[in-house]
Amino acid sequence: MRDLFCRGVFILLLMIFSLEASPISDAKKHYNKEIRKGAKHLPTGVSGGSLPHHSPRSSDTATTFIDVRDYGADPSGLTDSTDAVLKAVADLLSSENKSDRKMASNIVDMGGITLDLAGGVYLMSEPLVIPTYVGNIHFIDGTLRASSDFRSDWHLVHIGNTTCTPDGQNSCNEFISFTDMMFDSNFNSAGGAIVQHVMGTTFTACFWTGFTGTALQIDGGHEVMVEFSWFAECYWSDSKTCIDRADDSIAVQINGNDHYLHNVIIFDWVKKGVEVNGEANVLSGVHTWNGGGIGIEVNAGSTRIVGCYLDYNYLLIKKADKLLVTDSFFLITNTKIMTGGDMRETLFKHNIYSWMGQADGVKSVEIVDDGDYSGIQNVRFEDEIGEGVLSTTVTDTIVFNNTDKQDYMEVDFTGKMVFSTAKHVQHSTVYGAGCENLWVTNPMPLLKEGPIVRFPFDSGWIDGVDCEISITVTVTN
Ligand SMILES: *[C@@H]1O[C@H](CO)[C@@H](O)[C@H](O)[C@H]1NC(C)=O
Ligand SMILES: *[C@@H]1O[C@H](CO)[C@@H](O)[C@H](O)[C@H]1NC(C)=O
Ligand SMILES: CC(=O)N[C@H]1CO[C@H](CO)[C@@H](O)[C@@H]1O
Repeated sequence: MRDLFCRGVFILLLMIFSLEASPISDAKKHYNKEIRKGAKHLPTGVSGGSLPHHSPRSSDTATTFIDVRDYGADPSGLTDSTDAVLKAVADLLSSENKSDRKMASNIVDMGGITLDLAGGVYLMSEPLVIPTYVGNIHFIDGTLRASSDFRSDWHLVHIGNTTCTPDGQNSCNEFISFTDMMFDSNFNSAGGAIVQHVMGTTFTACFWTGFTGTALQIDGGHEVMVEFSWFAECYWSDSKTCIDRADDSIAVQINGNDHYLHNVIIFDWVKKGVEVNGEANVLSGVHTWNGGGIGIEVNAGSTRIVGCYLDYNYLLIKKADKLLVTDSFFLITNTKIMTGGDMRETLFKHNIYSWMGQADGVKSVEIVDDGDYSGIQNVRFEDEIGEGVLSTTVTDTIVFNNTDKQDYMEVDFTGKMVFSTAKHVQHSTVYGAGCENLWVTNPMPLLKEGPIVRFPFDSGWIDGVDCEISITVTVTN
């Protein structure tokens, strides 16, 4: 967490520095205008140095800007701009603008061509569709807002197609970026964007609001990255109208593998923050304060939740095969684990549950019993801080004075472990004077009765032997 935080601050400082102190930024507007006017004629190598989107890269893939206002789009957001925006996108993707270069899987390299929304708000009644087999395209600087004519089950932007599976990577678009944009579903569209079978889409510094379904839906593909972005169904100042909205809103739904959410804020009244249904996705620096309910739901394995902040919204784990949850902070909320799913090779480490005196009997890690525990194997909770039991490895020492003449010793871990299982047992035994004829044999974890470990004496109880045995046991589920 400290690492991430420091890096975050460092990047932020760099950004502030380059915005405030770099002479390039003063020239930015002017420079852009030059590019828009005569981009194709700028010689190779002329570039704004540090301007990421606005520099031509090479003569055969000239970077050009299309300004939607040149197509008659209304940047005031008062009149419908659908036709103008779609015409601009059609030009952007026209064969004339295509380069001869190909990206992976025969995807046409559009050379970094950019649709510039020029700081305007554009009312849309149909989605902006990016068809399959194009890549290296960018969208910058403006708001797309759904009009009341927008179909309620559609997204403002539709990228790619799930039917497209050219090869093993199942991706038909590559490197489509959205930067400094607002996706305002305006309570008319389901969400802001649906990304299907795309390798490498980035949403950087984007704001998503007014969605009634899933703001961002990622289906298949790989490495969609969402960073420095905000998702709010409503603004916090709209609590009266929004808090009880009857919808199933989700900020980000990941139905694919290997995607990334990095420094993402999800807030007011989104019913579910992030739903992870694919394998090997990474959530880092995700802060959910969506007003109660589910912050993050994990339904697939190999998810990594690192340095996240669940703020009054719980973490729901339905399947935890190779799950990693580390360095995260839970404020007045907990982790709920369903026992029915497979839970193997999973690690919770260095998480803090801060209850501020409001735990009221709620445990920081709550086991929701929806099936037997047979799938729980090698799940570790280590160095966790919070209310209730937060460990899966417990050590206990008992001193046994066999005055009851039993033929076994027993160590009971009930209430001391996150799970009532003790699959791995280690022990050491110290025999006192008079124990010469008494030895404990291999431990028997009594799982059905709870986390109890029994150590039988090898010869059973021997009458007349009265000695003291100290046994130290470490159990791990
Ligand atoms: C996806 O492909 C199918 C079949 O080719 C087509 O019917 C559909 O319109 C496509 N969807 C989008 C959003 O382009
Ligand atoms: C164990 O029990 C015996 C018999 O009651 C007693 O004499 C002995 O002092 C006990 N030892 C300890 C350590 O309590
Ligand atoms: C920026 C750019 O070069 N746009 C061109 C894309 O292609 C259309 C024709 O289909 C031209 O009109 C645009 O000028």
